[in-house]
Amino acid sequence: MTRRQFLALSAAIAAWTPAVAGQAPRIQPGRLRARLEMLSTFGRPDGGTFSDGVSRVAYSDADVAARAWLMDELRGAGLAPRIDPAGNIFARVEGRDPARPPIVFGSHIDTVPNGGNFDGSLGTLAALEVLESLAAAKWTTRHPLELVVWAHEEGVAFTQGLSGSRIVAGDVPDDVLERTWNGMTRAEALRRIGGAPERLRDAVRAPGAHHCYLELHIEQGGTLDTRKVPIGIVTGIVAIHRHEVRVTGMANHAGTTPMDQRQDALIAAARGVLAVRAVGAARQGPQVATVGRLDVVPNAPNVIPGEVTFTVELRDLSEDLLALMADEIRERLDLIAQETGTTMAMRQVSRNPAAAAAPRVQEAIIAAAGDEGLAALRLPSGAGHDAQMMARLGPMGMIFVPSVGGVSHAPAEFTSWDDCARGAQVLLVAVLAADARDTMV
Ligand code: HGY
Ligand code: MN
Ligand code: MN
Repeated sequence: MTRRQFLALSAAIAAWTPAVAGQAPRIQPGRLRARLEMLSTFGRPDGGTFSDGVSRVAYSDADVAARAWLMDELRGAGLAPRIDPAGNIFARVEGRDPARPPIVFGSHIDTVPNGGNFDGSLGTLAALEVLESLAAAKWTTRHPLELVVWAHEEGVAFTQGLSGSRIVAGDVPDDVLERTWNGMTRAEALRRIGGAPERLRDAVRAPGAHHCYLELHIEQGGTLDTRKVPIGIVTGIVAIHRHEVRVTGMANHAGTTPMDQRQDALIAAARGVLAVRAVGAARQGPQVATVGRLDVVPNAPNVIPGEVTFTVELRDLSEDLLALMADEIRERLDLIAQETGTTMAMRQVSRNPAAAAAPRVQEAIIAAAGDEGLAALRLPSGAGHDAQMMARLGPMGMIFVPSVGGVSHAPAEFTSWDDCARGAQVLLVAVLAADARDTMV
């Protein structure tokens, strides 16, 4: 950062600080921890403990039960939560000036299978902490405040993520309700969580619908933990392009088919997986390429696989690079198909655009961290977040706290209780800093 940039940033921060310096209400770390520990019990393995993580996949029994518990917690905090047609939970607190657009903040509580106890859960329960702490301090903001619990953030169900926020941002494909997964249509899944598929488009919000959107989240990477910095200010969220590769060979008897007469779909797929990794690692930079799911048909020990389907997930801040990587993978798959006597068809199944965090929201977070006497570091997010959908409607920003060892999407995911509390307090002060501004654009 040049001296000129530093002075400009310092001036910007100074413009923020008086609004809330040292007078902001305090969140209650013990209450936040107790709720995180309670939430972690929904989807915990039988006989497990906190350290065994959680499986709370969207629309599962565990997700439905956790949402019911959370609705009770919101009501117990004096809020009146409602569920929008997309299944998102909102709890609104009126401000002094109802004409102003709301400051929206929250996260998600669905998880990946065998996931961690903090991904999404921290940002959701910290948002509740903020509302409860402001209410206890009888602090009424100018802007309305809206806590949000996004439905179906993880890209596990229906092979698509950011699904509740995607609808609010206006991305509602025509066939969205007919898609099936785990034996249910999306319409049936939405009803399970209190959504209203017949009114799905009523959940859509217009650009300018919020003053700003803020999300506290664990980093899910190792930068803050390695650098021992307690607060991260997200500069941008990567684009995520997801593809599906269908490999078709010829199922045949595993005992009577000579090795040189096979059209083995799994051999072709295995070489395809290595090709994805080769393309992802072929250039310097933060781009990543992952094969996370692979299905074999008929998946029997004595049958040469006739068909294999696998996912290809590409991430980077540049969507042009992701398109180039997809083309490079396709070229390699075409060659593998010829050499193995199979066909390999790759099609894109979802696209999350990259999103930049708004400079003024970043400044509010930096000022909040400074007000709390905490070091902060700017960094991009390699994980996808609902915030990248909210960026389509107005200014957004994210606060990161360290993930121990950079581990996430696994039971070992852990953020220290002190870091959880620090993050929640910075969220509260950032909300107040944003409230002091007439615009965040
Ligand atoms: O997959 C992700 O990046 C996020 O954790 N949903
Ligand atoms: Mn996640
Ligand atoms: Mn998450």
